[in-house]
Amino acid sequence: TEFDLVIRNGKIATAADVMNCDIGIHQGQIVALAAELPKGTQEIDATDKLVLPGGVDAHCHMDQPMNDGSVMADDFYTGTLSALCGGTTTVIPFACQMKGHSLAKAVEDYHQRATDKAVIDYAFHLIVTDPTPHVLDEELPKLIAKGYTSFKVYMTYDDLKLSDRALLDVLAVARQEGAFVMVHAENSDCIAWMVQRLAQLGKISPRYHATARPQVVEREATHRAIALAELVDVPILIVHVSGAEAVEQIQWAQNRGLRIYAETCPQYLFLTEADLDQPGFEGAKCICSPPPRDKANQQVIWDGLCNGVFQVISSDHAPFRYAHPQGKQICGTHGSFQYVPNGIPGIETRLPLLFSEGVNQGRIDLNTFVALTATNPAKLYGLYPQKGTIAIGSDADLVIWDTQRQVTIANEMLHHNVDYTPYEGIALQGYPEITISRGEIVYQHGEVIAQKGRGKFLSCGLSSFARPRQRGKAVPCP
Ligand code: DUC
Ligand code: ZN
Ligand code: ZN
Ligand code: ZN
Repeated sequence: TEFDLVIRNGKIATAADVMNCDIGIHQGQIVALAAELPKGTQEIDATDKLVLPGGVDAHCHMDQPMNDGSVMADDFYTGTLSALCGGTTTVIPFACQMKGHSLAKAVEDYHQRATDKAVIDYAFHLIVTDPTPHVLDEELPKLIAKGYTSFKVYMTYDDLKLSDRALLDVLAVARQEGAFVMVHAENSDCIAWMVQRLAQLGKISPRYHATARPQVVEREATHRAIALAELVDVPILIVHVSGAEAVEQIQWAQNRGLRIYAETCPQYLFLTEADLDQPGFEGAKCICSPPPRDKANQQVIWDGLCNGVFQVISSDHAPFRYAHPQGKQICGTHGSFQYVPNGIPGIETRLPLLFSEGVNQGRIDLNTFVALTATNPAKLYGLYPQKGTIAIGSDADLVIWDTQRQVTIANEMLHHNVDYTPYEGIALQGYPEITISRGEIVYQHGEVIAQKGRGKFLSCGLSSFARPRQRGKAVPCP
């Protein structure tokens, strides 16, 4: 037959349109969008269901070696499995350079970690921690040409952070090569100083993680990152923006016509710093950086999803178990927040949370939901239109949503390898019912049918968002 799979009578939404028609799939790609398509080898009746592009989670961590003795709970199998059960069909985790080591070697290492395990398609962002002349002049240009076209840089954490000078060097390479830079913007010295003062006062319980990283710390670094990017004339994206003060800086830059993009995450819409203040050490379960803020700041983030400040919502899935020798409770030596690995799990709950509280509650429309969670991340990182939309020629990465289904989030229903979810007990309406990856049903009515290792590595094109404002009129370069 003409079609391997036909999805019939669904309501289809993209970032731009809503349409009622059938989807014809052949050899893993969408080949027809029309009413009353002829019969396929396999058929799905999507009457009264919503059909959306599979989610693209453009910021998540899997099997990333840590320097502090903590160990990530999800490898590329459980991490990608959890993703697909929550309606995500593409992930972009990180390949992190260790200081003193080769970036190219790190990339090889992460390929080993992913290749026989991933169940959905994946690309890599690079994390540049040691921009030596060799890395800047040789490794980065070669890696960019091979499809690693985006990298993250850190302004905090001793083992990851770059000086302003080093940031400029990396930004200049991005400008030269057309790559796209993501920035973790927090002021390292401010945090270290606050942590030390708090420790001297005996204030070491998880709630003080938020005290040590107030918004001014994020605001200052955000502003500085913007200034550095302006000097080099290169676009950047500020990751995991947590509240009003960083938003204000980003809006200020956007209003000046600078190409400053921004990402936020569900934790800044659904958690507050009060979640760090729980009996015993339990607050460690919600320790991430920047920390969650308060209700008023959540509202500013919701507003930013509609008014154009944010282009993308990612999970920032960073899976550490709570009660485990290499997890949050035990790494928090002597009960101090400062040793708790930063980051929370959320790769499976990202889309359901945002669909229920965003689309169903009328905070964002369906097209905006698709744009923020699939289309824009695909565009930002050079995967569009293969990923992130429903169009003829695109990969058949699709999610059929049951918009009526009521679900209360419980860790036991999730597929990650973490012993808790920060979102336990939240009641949702609407949930993925069937996930399709390259035309193959990989998840259906709670059952996973994905073969380990079926996920393919995606080499990314250059981001169309990465273009300088005036190519050619550059900062001095050799
Ligand atoms: N930044 C991230 O992007 N992920 C986890 C921890 C962090 O600080
Ligand atoms: Zn065929
Ligand atoms: Zn970060
Ligand atoms: Zn992250």
